[in-house]
Amino acid sequence: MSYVDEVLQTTTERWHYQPEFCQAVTEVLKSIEPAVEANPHYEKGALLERLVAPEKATLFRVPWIDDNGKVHVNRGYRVQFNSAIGPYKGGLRFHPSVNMSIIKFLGFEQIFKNSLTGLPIGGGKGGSDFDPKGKSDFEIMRFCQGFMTELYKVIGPNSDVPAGDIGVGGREIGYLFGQYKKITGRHEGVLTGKGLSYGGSLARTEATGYGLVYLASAMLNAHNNGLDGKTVVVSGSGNVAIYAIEKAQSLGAKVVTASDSSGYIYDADGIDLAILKQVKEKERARIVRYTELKPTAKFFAGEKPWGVKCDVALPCATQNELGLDGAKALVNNGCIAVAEGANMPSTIDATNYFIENKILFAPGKAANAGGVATSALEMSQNSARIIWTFDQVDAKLKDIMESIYGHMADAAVEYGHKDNFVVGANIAGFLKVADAMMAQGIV
Ligand code: NDP
Ligand code: 2IT
Repeated sequence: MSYVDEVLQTTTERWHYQPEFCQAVTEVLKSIEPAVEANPHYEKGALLERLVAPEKATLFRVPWIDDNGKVHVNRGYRVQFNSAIGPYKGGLRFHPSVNMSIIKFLGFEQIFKNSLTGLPIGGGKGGSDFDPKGKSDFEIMRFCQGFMTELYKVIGPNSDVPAGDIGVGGREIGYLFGQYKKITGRHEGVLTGKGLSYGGSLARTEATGYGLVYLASAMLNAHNNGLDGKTVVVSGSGNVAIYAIEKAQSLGAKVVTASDSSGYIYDADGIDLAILKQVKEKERARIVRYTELKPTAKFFAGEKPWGVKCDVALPCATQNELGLDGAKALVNNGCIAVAEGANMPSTIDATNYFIENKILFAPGKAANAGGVATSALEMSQNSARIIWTFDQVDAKLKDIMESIYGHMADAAVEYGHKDNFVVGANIAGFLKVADAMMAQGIV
């Protein structure tokens, strides 16, 4: 049995009750095999055994009181996965589905994503099974304060810098930052995605969605194609989806769908972004509300948008939202490119199907790296106590996404899998971390 298969077997047996974590480890380890074989010293250093084990995982209790005086208890998590190339960096997710498997899969993916950005950031992830839906602002604030009252013990601007993810946006980062500052007395860059008036970076809000579209464009351009005039299907209607739609439209694409966990909307005229922002950023309403404000659009309850004919698909909601049936529908309808805005939105079957059918497929760890890359730019601005303009940050973001495309495309060619960007992204992300770990000894 090969070294990779051995570690994969031991890991998936040990963590069989953490399916998302096992899925992420399987996808990565399988595709880096040629790079591992080419470096036999990794096995002597038990590199892979160390790579799949978080350096530290913290689980804590978060009690909080709702507006009626009732006491609730949620679980809080922070997994500090790998600090070989920089301080742990990665978002916080507040969603009822959060558990150790979800946080470990996200933290593991984050290691390679952060490496691909070319910036000095390690991998981490955290969150809670708290459900922000339907909660008042005061309830959100009290929960964030309770969460930070434990989290502050394990984070710091040079050790671990969290940010947002599903259910954690500007409002939550503000409350978390306020509590960190109250406890520690320090105004420092311990979180990213902060408000612009207290240390946030211009363009961080837009960065993941914009970066996704920059990468998708680079991938299409390299294949003598482009986004102009293309029909695009997007899932999700949160931070990533909204700014992916904005940038895709500005490059001449027509985006016809958006979704949330209740279903999707189809707008044949192209999504009206002002209406979508009104519904999602201001009213925090369900997606069906879009059709009240734009009656010619249609709502499909409980369905996903993959059956809608398109040239390009951008899954921007959550893990495993795009399975084999969705992949087949997209390919049958003539889709030529898929770029993942979400983390691991495609199942392994769907991913393999795209690759077998020569779809240009950009995996999340490359395609959505613009968010964390811009977080790293926020850290730089905080450390230097300077503020770059929107255009300066946006230009750096575009450069980073284009260079990620170049690195993953080159690695794919070098290891004999031209245009297989799963292999390319995983190997390019992995090698830098692996070499840093080997250089730092057995720690
Ligand atoms: P938001 O909370 O802003 O939006 C999440 C969107 O996804 C909502 O439309 C939500 O619908 C939908 N969604 C979430 N869970 C489910 C589910 N179980 N089934 C169906 N729909 C669901 O989060 P973001 O936009 O920030 O994150 C979206 C994805 O992008 C996630 O995978 C995240 O990890 C990834 N990502 C985010 C980055 C960032 O900078 N924010 C950076 C890189 C990746 P509903 O409201 O109904 O739950
Ligand atoms: O999945 C991700 O890369 C994020 N949620 C963003 C992390 C960050 O630190 O900005």
